[in-house]
Amino acid sequence: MIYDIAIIGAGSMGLSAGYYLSKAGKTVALIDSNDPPHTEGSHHGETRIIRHAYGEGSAYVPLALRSQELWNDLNQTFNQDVFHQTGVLNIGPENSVFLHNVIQSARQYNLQTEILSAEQINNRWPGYHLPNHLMGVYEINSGVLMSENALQTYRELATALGATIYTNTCIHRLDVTNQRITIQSSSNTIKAKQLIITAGKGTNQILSLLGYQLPLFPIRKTFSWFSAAESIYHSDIFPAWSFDNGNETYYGFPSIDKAGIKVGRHDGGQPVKADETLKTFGTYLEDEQDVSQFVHRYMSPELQHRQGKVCTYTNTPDGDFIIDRLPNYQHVLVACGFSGHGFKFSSGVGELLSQLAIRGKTSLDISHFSLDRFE
Ligand code: PYC
Repeated sequence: MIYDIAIIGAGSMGLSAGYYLSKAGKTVALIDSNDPPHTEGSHHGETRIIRHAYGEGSAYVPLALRSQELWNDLNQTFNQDVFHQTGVLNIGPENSVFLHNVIQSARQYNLQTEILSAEQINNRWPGYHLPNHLMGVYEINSGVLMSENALQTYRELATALGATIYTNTCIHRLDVTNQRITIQSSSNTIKAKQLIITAGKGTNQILSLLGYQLPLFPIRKTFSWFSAAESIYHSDIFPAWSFDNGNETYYGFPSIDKAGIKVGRHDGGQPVKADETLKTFGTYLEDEQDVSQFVHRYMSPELQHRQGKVCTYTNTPDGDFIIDRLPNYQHVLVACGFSGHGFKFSSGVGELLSQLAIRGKTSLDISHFSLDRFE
């Protein structure tokens, strides 16, 4: 059989693309070196934030809004537990570029936000103890995505529509001609007319089979859960949040299903090789220390560290995504370098990859993510 589209990497972006392509009637092969959802990529740890007013720049807003519609659709049409509308509070000092971008993008796209002083935040959500030089922008329509539920849902929907998923399958050889993609693993030869590469930190290993390398930098990251009073931090009454003071960036989640609050540091981390086994949580002093100091200073000294986990970001030099066709291979699409802020967009990215593969164009402007910015 020759598939319409093969997708290498069945993580958040790949499974979503697999679903939207299958929904459009295309035959799809999804190939993954693991068995998603799993804990080796960038989608585990239960939760991810979705924000629409966007600190990383307004170029992301249309994709965030479309992604939100698609997440809502998973919740409503398929009755899945994927999105919780907790609201998101973006915190920082008045001169924060991140907050400036949040406010500017909210104005540009008419997004419902509230600008709050530290005092207003502390009164409204007693789980914060912010000093007066900080402020916040609260966006009520955004919130939390249940990341592993989302992947499982896309996997089930795609396979129910006929997509084939090759799990625990490592690729040894990739032949791309104008007519055909041939993917060779130890146990299968998979043929397709088009190829999408969404292999996260493993993207350059796949691209090396075609003689390509992209500026991708895998980073070991950690996140932690803290025991927290449900009466203060439950997701019905406490928002997800981001914090950016120009030097350090943190993010966090309310307690969902009594898990406690989850907190991580977004900047920093340790560079790793794509195939390296990540050092376990606690290997570095800062794994626990950074987040503990943060929550004790800005939330409550009583919060107690419960557990931590490790994951990977695949960063680009500018923190912006790569979504493009591979030069010289117009039937090969690559989506990677999500730089630790991509999950929220995976529904929208999957849809736009399917549009690019089927129609050759997408309804959203993706020029911000093109490869030629690195030339
Ligand atoms: O993009 O909001 C975000 C985020 C939270 C944790 C990592 N990225």
